[in-house]
Amino acid sequence: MNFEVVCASHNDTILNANLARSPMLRDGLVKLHLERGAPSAGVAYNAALDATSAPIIVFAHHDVYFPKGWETQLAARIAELDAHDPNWALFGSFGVGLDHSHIGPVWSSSIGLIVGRVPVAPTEVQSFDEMVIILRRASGIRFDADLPGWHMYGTDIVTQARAKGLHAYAGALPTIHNDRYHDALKEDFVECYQYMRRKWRDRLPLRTPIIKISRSGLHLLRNRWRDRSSEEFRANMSVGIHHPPERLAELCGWSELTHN
Ligand SMILES: [Mn+2]
Repeated sequence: MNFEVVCASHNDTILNANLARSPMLRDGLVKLHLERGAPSAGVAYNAALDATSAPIIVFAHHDVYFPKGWETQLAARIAELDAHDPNWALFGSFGVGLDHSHIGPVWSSSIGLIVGRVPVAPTEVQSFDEMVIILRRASGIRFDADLPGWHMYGTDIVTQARAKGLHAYAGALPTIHNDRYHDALKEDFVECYQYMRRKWRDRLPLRTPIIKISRSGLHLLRNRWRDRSSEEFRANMSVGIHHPPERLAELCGWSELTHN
């Protein structure tokens, strides 16, 4: 299968400790294209789309690790997807289903859990966790360069696809997200939330993996209050980001992914 990995990274230490250590990238099985210094994810990812040519692009965070053999799982999932919906636009490791269920499975260091249902077939989603977003170039879908900063682009691009009658799916792609503990939602998050609320007012509510984007916007206040009141509990769930990703993959039983 012909695909490339794209990453917008501002930190070589995190990149080299995680994504760049993924066997398929380290061993040169798959190309890694890096974007640096962009003002937003949308700008970075559109630049990467223009700079690459593979028919399938895997956009990944620098704190993501693809266990050995991940590419065989991706090939299997894409084959299932092609059979189910040859016009598919997007695929991902973690997303929020149309019924609000969380579709995985992925490891998240920030909460010390394997999260997400394990779907036995491609399952349609309304948003992705931005850790991994897989785009079929022929769909013609691009990121929104006007969406500010680094949040909610996984919800925006799915909603763009759906507005054009195309579909986004999540499925079983076991992946490590070695993400740090998340502080309470800050101003840059609020800016994205308000942008999405205005842009998609006719398609609300939309559920991202961490918040409901509603017409009233009350969910923003509710989440911020909830996050502050549970700060200590959430901080204790995090395992930190110092564990080697190979070790995390091993603990999850994902040392060697194969497809028969
Ligand atoms: Mn991340």
